[in-house]
Amino acid sequence: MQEIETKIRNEQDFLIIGHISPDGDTIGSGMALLLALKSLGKSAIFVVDGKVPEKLAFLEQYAPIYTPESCPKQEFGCVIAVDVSDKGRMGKAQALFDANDNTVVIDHHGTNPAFGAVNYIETVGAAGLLIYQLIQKLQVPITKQIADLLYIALCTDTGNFSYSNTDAEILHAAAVLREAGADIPSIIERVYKERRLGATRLIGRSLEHLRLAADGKIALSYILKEDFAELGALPEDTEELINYTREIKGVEIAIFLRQGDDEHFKVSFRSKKYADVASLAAEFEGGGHIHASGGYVRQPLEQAIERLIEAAEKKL
Ligand SMILES: [Mn+2]
Repeated sequence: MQEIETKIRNEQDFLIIGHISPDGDTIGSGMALLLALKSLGKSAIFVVDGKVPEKLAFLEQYAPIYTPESCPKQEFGCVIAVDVSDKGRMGKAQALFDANDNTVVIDHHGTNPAFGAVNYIETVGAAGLLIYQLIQKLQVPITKQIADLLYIALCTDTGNFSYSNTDAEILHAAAVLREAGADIPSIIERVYKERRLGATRLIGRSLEHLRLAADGKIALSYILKEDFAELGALPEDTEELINYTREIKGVEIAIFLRQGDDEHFKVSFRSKKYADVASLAAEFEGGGHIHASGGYVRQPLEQAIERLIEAAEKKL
């Protein structure tokens, strides 16, 4: 932390990079850091490879979010990756990172190989907590905008302060952010309590596709690529769909398939109590945590389902 603080004080011109398929933690943390750097009189640009989820698009009022393609310049004094668990997770932004020797990694994934010249990696609930600590160390005042951004980072990575990573430290940070003006009701309304009509219809479609196996201990559902166009939904609208299957009483393993443009399926796994879905995902070109993981299946739907259920049964 001390090393990063010194670096930030000494450098003038920063690039901040988030991870692909950007979520509330990478966007909230990255933009909060950007605003903090600006308030120290530095120049900074935030880049992510991928579309900002619609429910977070309002944050673009706080500062511009660039893609690797739209990034207005290529050279920076220092590059900081935030919430990026390995180099490949920067997508096309990795080229901007690799072009610079003066790199910093700030991340909360225990698996991070420490790929920066300087690394600040701690396995806490959200990268937002590390940025919060850094901002406090830098004695940057927490404005209402910084508070909103960090609150979004903390709440999205803790399942709105409900997962087991919700510790006292995170709740304390959330309290300080609230005091600093974080508009919790409006954040929660946008992030958790509002969805487009197409996304709502998609919930219905995924429930129509529900299948149960292993005496109701395995629940599976899917969305096909034609469902998106038919219902006016977007791939990002599938993110929460696995929860409906996971929440069915008696289910231990939930599986969700989303068909991509190339016909292949991106698969998500969740387990409730004991099943190890990290090792399950490893059988499907993926990985993750014991209770939440993901991978790919490159087979027609029915074959994919059969293989997935067979593999899942072995984890019960
Ligand atoms: Mn994160």
